[in-house]
Amino acid sequence: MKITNAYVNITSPGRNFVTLKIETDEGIYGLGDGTLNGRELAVASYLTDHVIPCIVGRDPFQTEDIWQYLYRGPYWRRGPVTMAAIGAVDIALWDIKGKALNTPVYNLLGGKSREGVLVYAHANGKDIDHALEDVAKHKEMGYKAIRVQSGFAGSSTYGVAKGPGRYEPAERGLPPEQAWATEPYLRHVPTLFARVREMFGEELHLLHDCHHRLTPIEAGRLGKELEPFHLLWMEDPTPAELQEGFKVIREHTTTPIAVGEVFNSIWDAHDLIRNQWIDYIRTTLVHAGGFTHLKKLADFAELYHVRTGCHGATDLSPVCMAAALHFDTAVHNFGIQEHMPHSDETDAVFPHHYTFKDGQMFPGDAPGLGVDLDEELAAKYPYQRAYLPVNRKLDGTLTDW
Ligand code: CS2
Ligand code: MG
Repeated sequence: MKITNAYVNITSPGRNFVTLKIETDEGIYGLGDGTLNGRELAVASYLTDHVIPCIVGRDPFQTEDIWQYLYRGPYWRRGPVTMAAIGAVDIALWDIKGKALNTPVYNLLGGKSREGVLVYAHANGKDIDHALEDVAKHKEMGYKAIRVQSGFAGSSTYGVAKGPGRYEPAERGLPPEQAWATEPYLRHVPTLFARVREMFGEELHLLHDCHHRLTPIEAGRLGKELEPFHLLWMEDPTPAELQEGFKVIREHTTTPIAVGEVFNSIWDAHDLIRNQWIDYIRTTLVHAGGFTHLKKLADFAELYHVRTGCHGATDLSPVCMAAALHFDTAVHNFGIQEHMPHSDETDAVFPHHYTFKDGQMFPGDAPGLGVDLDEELAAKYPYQRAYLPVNRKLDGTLTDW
């Protein structure tokens, strides 16, 4: 089998998605997600201008060799744009392999390690009462694990919807600026989780995302104060370029730590994992070079009792969601999968076989990934420039968003 053609599709059914389609001489094609929120066109150009010319004519079954060719070949390694482009190619190639062998991708990754994939939903509200209502709503929908975020006085915060609709971080136009204050946040979060546990009891798995906003010692304090509420994880407590920063957090709290949605290689997590400073690795297929690389990361993490908790925000397309569910079904050290449902428009552009029932998701048994792209419909939603917000402290200093 040979790759005969490949091209990038960019569509914006509510938000932007970059999809790579790879075609073969046997009429089978594969899809890969290459979406990098706020930097979509950079990945599209990397693919179109630099990657596609090098993969036409190759055997799509040689996923390891093609991965190494795209990673080592250009000399310049890693980085989110490069790794999302490699991810798009790799995901599409596994889709082709599955279709050619007439089997779902999870069977190529070791087969089913479980029947269903535990997923967590997002509940949020402008204040604690509204957040509690949203937790109740998601519990009613069947979710067994819920991430809770809520607004509070004195600061903006991450993860709270502006209006009645769902929370969606990127905004069309230029990057909006928000104001951030750490102290009211640190006082607020333990109160929020005390109320959630009081209302919903111990059984529900609870999660919280700090979104990289704390210093290690502030995160240690928050983790310690959250211990009575038994979170499944506290996510991205501090930016992770300084991996040993997590040692400080670990020394102060037993609240489990999740990190890695912005990582793009095993090296971003190497010290975090081998020193057992984290409990969940959140790196996704699209942003970390696809199945070929993420499987190695998961296998490495398994040695250190670190479980997977793949990023699953709406800025990862249904192609990535489908791929993630195959991965989650197969890897032994799966922990949990994030599920932030896409809009109806997006679901229509990407028809798929995955389903949700009673707090779990299922990849379906279609050959390959079980997801498609309706290119005619996609063409009705042209790309729209959009950015994630930036954060400033109350005195104007730029800080992590
Ligand atoms: C978030 C993301 O889902 C999460 O845990 O941290 O929504 C993140 O803000 C976006 O993916 C950024 O593009
Ligand atoms: Mg997050």
